[in-house]
Amino acid sequence: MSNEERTFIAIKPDGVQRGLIGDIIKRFEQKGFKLVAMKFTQASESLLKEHYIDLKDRPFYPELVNYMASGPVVAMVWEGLNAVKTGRVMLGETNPADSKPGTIRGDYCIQVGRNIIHGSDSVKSANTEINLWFKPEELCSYESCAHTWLY
Ligand code: DAT
Ligand code: MG
Repeated sequence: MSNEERTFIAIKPDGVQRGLIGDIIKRFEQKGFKLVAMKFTQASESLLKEHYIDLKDRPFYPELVNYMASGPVVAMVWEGLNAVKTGRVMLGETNPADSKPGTIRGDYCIQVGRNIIHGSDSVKSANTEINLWFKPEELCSYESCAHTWLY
């Protein structure tokens, strides 16, 4: 286990439109995770198709890509001990209806097709997604003054 595990988190177009960017970032900051990269971007269809390539045979895949392309997203990399697994816990379940209050999806959304946030589901997919969304030079290397107070 490493304090430098990284996860890819993205606020989807509905999260942006609904004014939830600040609240979502705040949760990751307050948890103690370290922000490594962030961009506000309109993702291309080809990037989004690649991002969700594992779901290409699911009936909702075209609609999922359209939804993700319907407006800008906030793409981020967060770092810390168990960042991938803890990030998923912070998100809640894929379907907001199954997500507990206190989780992001449990607190802020209703439908699976409008679940406002993405988070990597494994360290392997996190690395793939980080490389897909960011160039190496977009990942910032710096020391967080909170580090020794967190670990
Ligand atoms: P997650 O985003 O929790 O990792 P996933 O990778 O299985 O979930 O699916 C990616 C996204 O696809 C999910 O956030 C919302 C959408 N999705 C998943 N299952 C769906 C379904 N049954 N109907 C509509 N959209 C769905
Ligand atoms: Mg997923």
